[in-house]
Amino acid sequence: MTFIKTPGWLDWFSGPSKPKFKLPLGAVDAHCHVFGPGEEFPFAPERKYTPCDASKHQLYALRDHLGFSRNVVVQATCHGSDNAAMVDALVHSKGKARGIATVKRSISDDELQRLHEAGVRGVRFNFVKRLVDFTPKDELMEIASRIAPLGWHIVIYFEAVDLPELWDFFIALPTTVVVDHMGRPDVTKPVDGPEFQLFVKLMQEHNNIWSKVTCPERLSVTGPNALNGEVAAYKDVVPFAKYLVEQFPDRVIWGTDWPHPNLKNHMPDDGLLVDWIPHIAVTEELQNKLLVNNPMRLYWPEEVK
Ligand code: 0GY
Repeated sequence: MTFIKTPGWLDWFSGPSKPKFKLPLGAVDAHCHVFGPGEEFPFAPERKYTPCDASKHQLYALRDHLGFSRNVVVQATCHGSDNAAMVDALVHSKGKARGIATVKRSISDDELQRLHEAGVRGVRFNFVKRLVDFTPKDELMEIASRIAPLGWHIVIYFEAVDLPELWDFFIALPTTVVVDHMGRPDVTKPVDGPEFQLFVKLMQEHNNIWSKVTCPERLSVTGPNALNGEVAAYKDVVPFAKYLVEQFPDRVIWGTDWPHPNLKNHMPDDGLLVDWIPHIAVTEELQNKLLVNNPMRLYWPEEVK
């Protein structure tokens, strides 16, 4: 089937720069996606956008170019609950990729087991209204209780303004919970202001809650240009990510978010995104936790001594 991508959609950046920051050995890109290719893995009828193609081969070429060892491939909403493209990426990764699926309550135990064998280690609950239709909380809680015995965790994606309303549901989840993109703070507001501090409180009070300190390109207002070469690209996002890395060094992970769905103004150079990391994790110890130890504990626990 041929798909025409949503007007205004930017393709991912081809020819990314080679990062100056040398990633630690065994670094994990813990948030990225594959899109189709649509001819092989059609996009879901209920999708809210039609992306460009972004194949497993292109993802793994980027992994090698940037210096990552492994990927965590997160099911994107354009594929709905058909996890075929993501699973195909996992099974062709030679064990170097694990995945996060989207499932419905109708999924059978056998199918959950097949996903596990392919390398899936969690499910994603998405509350971003522009991306998905509403799913009743009792359905999500039922899914949570079924995936918990597999040792899986739950990835949640929401906007900062919706946290108060979702709080009780989040804290009732029975597994490790990983928040996408720091709960999407409005970075024009202060780090010590009530909105971001509510998210910090969530992590302080619930030590099963982790955060991805990801997506500066999505959250930034100042953009990718470093001023006078002195400060980081996406400098307005640095204080938020650095704060979480320093407060919760054992519960943060990082990923590129390649191929960067829904960006219409600016598409990041993934090499530049990697060069952002030492601005938020300023010591070797913090970098190792963020990029190796933490994602390994979550996704490849059997390899952690
Ligand atoms: C991201 C962010 C977005 C999209 C999705 O699954 C998705 O469609 O996650 C977004 O548009 O903010 O993490 O890729």
